[in-house]
Amino acid sequence: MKNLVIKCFRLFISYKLPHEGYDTVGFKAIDQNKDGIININELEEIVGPTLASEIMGCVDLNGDDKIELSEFAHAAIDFKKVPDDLFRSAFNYFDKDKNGVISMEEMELHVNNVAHYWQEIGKEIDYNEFKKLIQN
Ligand SMILES: [Ca+2]
Ligand SMILES: [Ca+2]
Ligand SMILES: [Ca+2]
Repeated sequence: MKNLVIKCFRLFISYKLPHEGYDTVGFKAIDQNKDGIININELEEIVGPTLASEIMGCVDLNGDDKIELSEFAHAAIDFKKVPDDLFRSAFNYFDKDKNGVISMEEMELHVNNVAHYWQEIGKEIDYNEFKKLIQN
């Protein structure tokens, strides 16, 4: 998923979900020095430098150039199974002025260069649209 706005939504939801029970085998396979974090070198070993930096850009959601288990897990979450109340609380979090839609200005607080990504979305996001964006 390339759109940072949607990534940001998903990250928020994934941080709220419990992380027990996720399949950590894939993570451990990449985390060669077993420090619980995937760094760029470990990633490069597996996929090469170009793809590694692209993956880091997508998966490293807090921007510290390391992939933690929660960041890794979020890529594997089935967002279709996320309960409604979690969607609702995430939506309310982003809808700062509580007018029922998430605007580009509201997302500016979370995403750099949001205008670039907003073009793809094209309009303010209501709750149903929010769910659809995350689940698709
Ligand atoms: Ca490591
Ligand atoms: Ca990180
Ligand atoms: Ca709003």
